[in-house]
Amino acid sequence: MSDYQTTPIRVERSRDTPRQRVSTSLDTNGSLGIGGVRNDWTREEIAALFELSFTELLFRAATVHRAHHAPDQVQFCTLLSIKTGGCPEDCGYCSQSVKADSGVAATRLMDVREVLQSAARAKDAGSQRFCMGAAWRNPKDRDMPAICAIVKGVRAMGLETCMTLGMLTPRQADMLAEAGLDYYNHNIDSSPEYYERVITTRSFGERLDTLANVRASGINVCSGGIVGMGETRADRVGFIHTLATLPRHPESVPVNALVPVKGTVLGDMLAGTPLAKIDDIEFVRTVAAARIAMPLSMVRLSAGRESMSEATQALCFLAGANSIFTGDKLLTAPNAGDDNDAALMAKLGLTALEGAEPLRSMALDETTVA
Ligand code: SAM
Ligand code: DTB
Ligand code: SF4
Repeated sequence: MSDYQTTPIRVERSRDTPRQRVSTSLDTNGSLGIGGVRNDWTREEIAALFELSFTELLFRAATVHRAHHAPDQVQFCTLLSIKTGGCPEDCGYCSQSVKADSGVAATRLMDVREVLQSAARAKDAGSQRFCMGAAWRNPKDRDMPAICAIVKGVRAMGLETCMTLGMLTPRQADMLAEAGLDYYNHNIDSSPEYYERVITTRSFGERLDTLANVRASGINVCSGGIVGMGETRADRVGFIHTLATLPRHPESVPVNALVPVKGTVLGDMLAGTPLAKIDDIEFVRTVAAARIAMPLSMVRLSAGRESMSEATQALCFLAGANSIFTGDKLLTAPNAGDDNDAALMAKLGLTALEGAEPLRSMALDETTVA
């Protein structure tokens, strides 16, 4: 039995959902992209956001946020590891790499039925999206029928589906699209420069290729990264800049705080150093910069909430984060837990997301117009 979620998260749904607005004006001095969103950010502009006073940065981020999103609503997603551990990649942060001595046992791909049972529990607990992760470099073609059956089954339960399975070929992306997959998560993780110091078995360019394959298939893109891996602020700038200059911004941008796991390269390297934990204010600044640079995207406050104070999480929501993972467990690492989250949501007066996400409504509009 899966132990990832036992207590339903009780959140009030707001009765009066504010309309979501999409700006069509130039945000600053850049060229228009989709819905007034800029894809021509320079690194200098992103760096300048980080350099603002914290109060000014938060004010700007909150202003952008409320122009496009309901500022009192948060999306709830649930994660399930459908294939854990034994991954051949060498991502320095990851407990599931064969290179890590983390004690995470390798499993086979879960049965479709078992996954659906977990999804049903997530739905009962109030989750809106079911995200499934596999510790693979890439799915094998022989895995695809089971994966597609999982997507169809979870979707039939009325949950949105997201998968993160590693690199995808164009054909695999098309197969997932045909199965009805709503989102594919594939993170760029950091700046192009710092990425190479964290992962050597697949290149930054290969990550971008998979994102392009996912985009071309029509599946919504979820891509973000990790803050607190010992990178510099310039790397955090490069990370946001890469995402914000993609031809189309990711619909979801997960911002993870490194969960330092003993036995991983980064967990061991940073332990006991001043870099062992990202500074809370710098983390919030990163969330704010992501919100301003990608106004319509859902910004997900992802891994690391378990050890984050309520006040820091509240600042992240103020800075434009509007999605979280619920439950007691992420893939292998602990998560905040439903009781804590229900208490936090009540304390902050935040409710479950209602209505469509801005970028997805726009995609529907574009289809209608075309
Ligand atoms: N194997 C697939 C892949 O790498 O694309 C999917 C699973 S992988 C665990 C998904 C993402 O989780 C990674 O890209 C990374 O950004 C994030 N992640 C993994 N371990 C983490 C950790 N210890 N702390 C924070 N984020 C982590
Ligand atoms: C993402 O950016 N964060 C999630 C999801 N995408 C798949 C994963 C976080 C993993 C945290 C470490 C773990 O649970 O092992
Ligand atoms: Fe494998 Fe994904 Fe972990 Fe990298 S992040 S080691 S690809 S499971």
